[in-house]
Amino acid sequence: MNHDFDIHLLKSAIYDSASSIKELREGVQVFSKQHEVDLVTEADLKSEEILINAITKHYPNDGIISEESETINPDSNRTWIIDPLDGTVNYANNIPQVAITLMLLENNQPTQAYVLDIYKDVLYEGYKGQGAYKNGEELKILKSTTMQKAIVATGFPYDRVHNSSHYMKTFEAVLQSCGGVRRFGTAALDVCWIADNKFDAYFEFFIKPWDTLGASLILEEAGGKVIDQNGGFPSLDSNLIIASNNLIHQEFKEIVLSNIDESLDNRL
Ligand code: LIP
Repeated sequence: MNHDFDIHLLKSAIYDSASSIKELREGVQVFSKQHEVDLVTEADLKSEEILINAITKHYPNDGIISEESETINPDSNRTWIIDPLDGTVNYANNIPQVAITLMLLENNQPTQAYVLDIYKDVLYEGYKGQGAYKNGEELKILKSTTMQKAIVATGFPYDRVHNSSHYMKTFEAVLQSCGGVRRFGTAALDVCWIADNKFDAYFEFFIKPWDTLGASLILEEAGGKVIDQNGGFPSLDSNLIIASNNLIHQEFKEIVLSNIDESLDNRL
Protein backbone atom coordinates (compact mmCIF):
# COMPACT_ATOMS: atom_id res chain seq x y z
CA MET A 1 0.00 0.00 0.00
CA ASN A 2 1.71 3.23 -1.15
CA HIS A 3 -0.89 5.81 -0.26
CA ASP A 4 -1.49 7.94 2.80
CA PHE A 5 -5.09 7.91 3.94
CA ASP A 6 -6.69 10.10 6.64
CA ILE A 7 -7.54 7.02 8.69
CA HIS A 8 -3.82 6.22 9.14
CA LEU A 9 -3.54 9.10 11.64
CA LEU A 10 -6.09 7.25 13.79
CA LYS A 11 -4.36 3.87 13.76
CA SER A 12 -2.71 4.29 17.17
CA ALA A 13 -6.09 5.29 18.67
CA ILE A 14 -7.75 2.07 17.49
CA TYR A 15 -4.93 0.03 19.11
CA ASP A 16 -5.24 2.13 22.30
CA SER A 17 -8.98 1.36 22.32
CA ALA A 18 -8.22 -2.35 21.95
CA SER A 19 -5.79 -2.24 24.90
CA SER A 20 -8.35 -0.52 27.10
CA ILE A 21 -11.02 -3.09 26.13
CA LYS A 22 -8.68 -5.92 27.14
CA GLU A 23 -7.67 -4.20 30.40
CA LEU A 24 -11.27 -3.53 31.41
CA ARG A 25 -12.36 -7.17 30.90
CA GLU A 26 -11.51 -8.18 34.49
CA GLY A 27 -14.51 -7.40 36.68
CA VAL A 28 -16.51 -6.08 33.75
CA GLN A 29 -19.86 -4.49 34.63
CA VAL A 30 -22.61 -4.92 32.07
CA PHE A 31 -25.64 -2.66 31.59
CA SER A 32 -28.71 -3.14 29.40
CA LYS A 33 -29.78 -0.59 26.78
CA GLN A 34 -33.27 -0.38 25.19
CA HIS A 35 -33.67 -4.16 25.04
CA GLU A 36 -32.62 -6.31 27.99
CA VAL A 37 -30.31 -8.33 25.72
CA ASP A 38 -28.72 -5.21 24.12
CA LEU A 39 -25.70 -4.60 26.34
CA VAL A 40 -23.15 -1.88 26.98
CA THR A 41 -20.06 -2.02 29.18
CA GLU A 42 -17.59 0.50 30.56
CA ALA A 43 -15.23 -0.76 27.83
CA ASP A 44 -17.63 0.29 25.01
CA LEU A 45 -17.68 3.81 26.49
CA LYS A 46 -13.91 4.06 27.10
CA SER A 47 -13.10 2.78 23.61
CA GLU A 48 -15.52 5.29 22.11
CA GLU A 49 -14.00 8.15 24.13
CA ILE A 50 -10.48 7.31 22.89
CA LEU A 51 -11.61 7.21 19.24
CA ILE A 52 -13.73 10.37 19.42
CA ASN A 53 -10.88 12.28 21.10
CA ALA A 54 -8.45 11.20 18.36
CA ILE A 55 -10.83 12.16 15.55
CA THR A 56 -11.68 15.56 17.03
CA LYS A 57 -7.96 16.24 17.58
CA HIS A 58 -6.94 15.47 13.98
CA TYR A 59 -10.17 16.32 12.10
CA PRO A 60 -12.15 18.79 14.27
CA ASN A 61 -14.62 19.74 11.53
CA ASP A 62 -15.60 16.20 10.58
CA GLY A 63 -18.85 14.52 11.60
CA ILE A 64 -18.87 11.50 13.94
CA ILE A 65 -21.58 8.86 14.30
CA SER A 66 -20.91 6.41 17.09
CA GLU A 67 -22.92 3.63 18.69
CA GLU A 68 -23.05 5.03 22.21
CA SER A 69 -23.07 8.84 21.60
CA GLU A 70 -24.90 11.74 20.00
CA THR A 71 -23.83 12.59 16.44
CA ILE A 72 -21.12 15.29 16.19
CA ASN A 73 -21.09 17.87 13.32
CA PRO A 74 -24.09 16.23 11.54
CA ASP A 75 -23.86 18.56 8.50
CA SER A 76 -20.29 17.69 7.53
CA ASN A 77 -19.76 15.88 4.21
CA ARG A 78 -17.04 13.81 5.93
CA THR A 79 -18.36 11.55 8.67
CA TRP A 80 -16.49 9.03 10.78
CA ILE A 81 -18.50 5.98 11.84
CA ILE A 82 -17.37 4.22 15.00
CA ASP A 83 -18.34 0.90 16.49
CA PRO A 84 -16.24 1.02 19.68
CA LEU A 85 -16.90 -2.62 20.63
CA ASP A 86 -18.71 -4.97 18.26
CA GLY A 87 -19.62 -8.19 20.02
CA THR A 88 -20.54 -6.79 23.43
CA VAL A 89 -22.43 -9.97 24.34
CA ASN A 90 -19.31 -12.02 23.48
CA TYR A 91 -17.15 -9.65 25.52
CA ALA A 92 -19.47 -9.74 28.53
CA ASN A 93 -19.25 -13.55 28.48
CA ASN A 94 -15.48 -13.70 27.91
CA ILE A 95 -15.82 -15.04 24.34
CA PRO A 96 -12.83 -13.70 22.39
CA GLN A 97 -14.69 -12.66 19.23
CA VAL A 98 -14.73 -8.88 19.48
CA ALA A 99 -13.91 -6.06 17.05
CA ILE A 100 -13.65 -2.30 16.68
CA THR A 101 -14.76 -0.61 13.46
CA LEU A 102 -13.66 2.85 12.35
CA MET A 103 -14.54 4.17 8.93
CA LEU A 104 -14.88 7.36 6.92
CA LEU A 105 -17.89 8.31 4.78
CA GLU A 106 -17.23 11.05 2.23
CA ASN A 107 -20.42 12.45 0.66
CA ASN A 108 -22.20 9.38 2.04
CA GLN A 109 -19.79 6.97 0.33
CA PRO A 110 -17.56 4.73 2.49
CA THR A 111 -13.98 5.44 1.44
CA GLN A 112 -11.67 4.14 4.20
CA ALA A 113 -12.23 1.50 6.86
CA TYR A 114 -10.47 -0.34 9.66
CA VAL A 115 -11.87 -3.41 11.42
CA LEU A 116 -9.62 -4.60 14.25
CA ASP A 117 -10.11 -8.17 15.52
CA ILE A 118 -9.03 -7.38 19.06
CA TYR A 119 -8.14 -10.78 20.45
CA LYS A 120 -6.47 -12.17 17.32
CA ASP A 121 -4.71 -8.87 16.69
CA VAL A 122 -5.71 -8.77 13.03
CA LEU A 123 -6.30 -5.43 11.34
CA TYR A 124 -8.48 -5.45 8.22
CA GLU A 125 -8.29 -2.34 6.03
CA GLY A 126 -10.29 -1.25 2.99
CA TYR A 127 -9.84 1.75 0.67
CA LYS A 128 -12.38 2.62 -2.01
CA GLY A 129 -10.92 1.59 -5.38
CA GLN A 130 -7.56 0.79 -3.77
CA GLY A 131 -7.90 -2.61 -2.23
CA ALA A 132 -8.28 -4.48 1.03
CA TYR A 133 -5.52 -5.58 3.39
CA LYS A 134 -5.03 -7.93 6.34
CA ASN A 135 -2.20 -6.89 8.64
CA GLY A 136 -0.70 -4.99 5.70
CA GLU A 137 -0.91 -7.86 3.16
CA GLU A 138 -3.29 -7.57 0.22
CA LEU A 139 -6.54 -9.45 0.82
CA LYS A 140 -8.34 -11.20 -2.06
CA ILE A 141 -11.14 -13.74 -2.11
CA LEU A 142 -9.62 -16.97 -3.41
CA LYS A 143 -12.03 -19.52 -1.96
CA SER A 144 -14.28 -21.15 -4.50
CA THR A 145 -17.62 -22.61 -3.44
CA THR A 146 -21.12 -23.55 -4.48
CA MET A 147 -24.26 -22.48 -2.64
CA GLN A 148 -24.73 -26.07 -1.42
CA LYS A 149 -21.32 -26.02 0.27
CA ALA A 150 -21.28 -22.39 1.38
CA ILE A 151 -20.71 -21.48 5.05
CA VAL A 152 -23.13 -18.68 5.89
CA ALA A 153 -22.82 -16.39 8.91
CA THR A 154 -25.76 -14.52 10.36
CA GLY A 155 -27.08 -12.79 13.47
CA PHE A 156 -30.43 -11.80 14.92
CA PRO A 157 -31.64 -8.33 15.91
CA TYR A 158 -32.37 -7.54 19.57
CA ASP A 159 -36.16 -7.62 19.06
CA ARG A 160 -35.77 -11.39 18.46
CA VAL A 161 -36.85 -11.84 22.07
CA HIS A 162 -40.42 -10.82 21.12
CA ASN A 163 -40.38 -11.27 17.33
CA SER A 164 -38.31 -14.39 16.73
CA SER A 165 -40.91 -15.82 14.32
CA HIS A 166 -40.31 -12.88 11.93
CA TYR A 167 -36.80 -14.13 11.23
CA MET A 168 -37.38 -17.89 10.98
CA LYS A 169 -38.58 -18.11 7.36
CA THR A 170 -35.37 -16.61 5.95
CA PHE A 171 -33.20 -18.53 8.38
CA GLU A 172 -34.84 -21.84 7.48
CA ALA A 173 -34.52 -21.21 3.73
CA VAL A 174 -30.79 -20.46 4.14
CA LEU A 175 -30.32 -23.51 6.41
CA GLN A 176 -31.85 -25.73 3.75
CA SER A 177 -29.70 -24.37 0.92
CA CYS A 178 -26.16 -24.14 2.26
CA GLY A 179 -23.32 -26.19 3.75
CA GLY A 180 -23.55 -24.74 7.26
CA VAL A 181 -24.65 -21.71 9.28
CA ARG A 182 -22.54 -19.92 11.92
CA ARG A 183 -23.68 -17.30 14.49
CA PHE A 184 -20.50 -15.83 16.00
CA GLY A 185 -21.95 -12.57 17.39
CA THR A 186 -19.65 -9.97 15.83
CA ALA A 187 -21.13 -8.75 12.57
CA ALA A 188 -18.05 -6.82 11.39
CA LEU A 189 -15.94 -9.99 11.64
CA ASP A 190 -18.67 -12.08 9.97
CA VAL A 191 -18.34 -9.83 6.91
CA CYS A 192 -14.53 -9.51 7.05
CA TRP A 193 -14.26 -13.30 7.27
CA ILE A 194 -15.84 -13.60 3.83
CA ALA A 195 -13.00 -11.39 2.56
CA ASP A 196 -10.61 -13.56 4.58
CA ASN A 197 -11.70 -16.82 2.86
CA LYS A 198 -13.42 -18.32 5.93
CA PHE A 199 -17.15 -17.66 5.44
CA ASP A 200 -18.83 -17.49 2.02
CA ALA A 201 -21.88 -15.38 2.80
CA TYR A 202 -23.68 -13.39 5.51
CA PHE A 203 -27.12 -11.88 5.99
CA GLU A 204 -28.73 -10.03 8.88
CA PHE A 205 -31.87 -7.94 9.37
CA PHE A 206 -31.78 -4.55 11.11
CA ILE A 207 -28.06 -4.56 11.72
CA LYS A 208 -26.84 -1.06 12.53
CA PRO A 209 -24.65 0.83 10.02
CA TRP A 210 -21.71 1.01 12.44
CA ASP A 211 -21.68 -2.80 12.66
CA THR A 212 -21.17 -3.67 9.00
CA LEU A 213 -20.57 -0.64 6.76
CA GLY A 214 -16.78 -0.59 7.23
CA ALA A 215 -16.51 -4.36 6.82
CA SER A 216 -18.67 -4.12 3.67
CA LEU A 217 -16.15 -1.77 2.05
CA ILE A 218 -13.34 -4.17 2.98
CA LEU A 219 -15.26 -7.12 1.51
CA GLU A 220 -16.04 -5.36 -1.76
CA GLU A 221 -12.42 -4.30 -2.12
CA ALA A 222 -11.39 -7.96 -1.65
CA GLY A 223 -13.69 -8.98 -4.50
CA GLY A 224 -16.95 -9.71 -2.66
CA LYS A 225 -20.41 -8.25 -3.08
CA VAL A 226 -22.62 -6.50 -0.52
CA ILE A 227 -26.16 -5.22 -1.03
CA ASP A 228 -29.03 -4.07 1.14
CA GLN A 229 -32.78 -4.69 0.80
CA ASN A 230 -32.92 -2.32 -2.20
CA GLY A 231 -30.13 -4.02 -4.15
CA GLY A 232 -27.48 -1.28 -3.85
CA PHE A 233 -24.39 -1.00 -1.65
CA PRO A 234 -25.57 -0.49 1.99
CA SER A 235 -26.12 2.99 3.41
CA LEU A 236 -26.85 4.44 6.85
CA ASP A 237 -30.54 3.56 6.30
CA SER A 238 -30.17 -0.10 5.30
CA ASN A 239 -32.36 -2.63 7.11
CA LEU A 240 -31.00 -5.85 5.62
CA ILE A 241 -27.45 -6.73 4.64
CA ILE A 242 -26.71 -9.51 2.15
CA ALA A 243 -22.99 -10.14 1.64
CA SER A 244 -21.14 -12.85 -0.23
CA ASN A 245 -17.96 -13.86 -1.97
CA ASN A 246 -19.59 -12.79 -5.28
CA LEU A 247 -19.51 -16.31 -6.81
CA ILE A 248 -22.78 -17.24 -5.11
CA HIS A 249 -24.19 -13.71 -4.94
CA GLN A 250 -27.12 -14.19 -7.33
CA GLU A 251 -28.26 -17.48 -5.82
CA PHE A 252 -27.81 -16.34 -2.21
CA LYS A 253 -29.56 -13.01 -2.78
CA GLU A 254 -32.59 -14.80 -4.29
CA ILE A 255 -32.81 -17.26 -1.37
CA VAL A 256 -32.81 -14.39 1.15
CA LEU A 257 -35.05 -11.94 -0.72
CA SER A 258 -37.68 -14.49 -1.74
CA ASN A 259 -38.01 -15.82 1.81
CA ILE A 260 -38.70 -12.73 3.89
CA ASP A 261 -41.57 -13.13 6.33
CA GLU A 262 -44.51 -10.87 5.43
CA SER A 263 -44.47 -9.40 8.96
CA LEU A 264 -41.27 -7.59 7.89
CA ASP A 265 -42.71 -6.13 4.65
CA ASN A 266 -43.48 -2.68 6.02
CA ARG A 267 -40.35 -2.54 8.21
CA LEU A 268 -37.75 -2.98 5.47
C1 LIP B 1 -23.98 -7.11 17.64
C2 LIP B 1 -23.47 -7.75 16.39
C3 LIP B 1 -24.04 -9.15 16.30
C4 LIP B 1 -25.43 -8.91 15.83
C5 LIP B 1 -26.21 -8.09 16.85
C6 LIP B 1 -25.44 -6.87 17.36
P1 LIP B 1 -22.99 -5.41 19.44
O1 LIP B 1 -23.30 -5.91 17.93
O2 LIP B 1 -22.29 -7.60 15.93
O3 LIP B 1 -23.37 -9.99 15.38
O4 LIP B 1 -26.08 -10.11 15.56
O5 LIP B 1 -27.43 -7.73 16.24
O6 LIP B 1 -25.63 -5.75 16.58
O7 LIP B 1 -24.28 -4.92 20.00
O8 LIP B 1 -22.45 -6.56 20.18
O9 LIP B 1 -21.99 -4.31 19.27
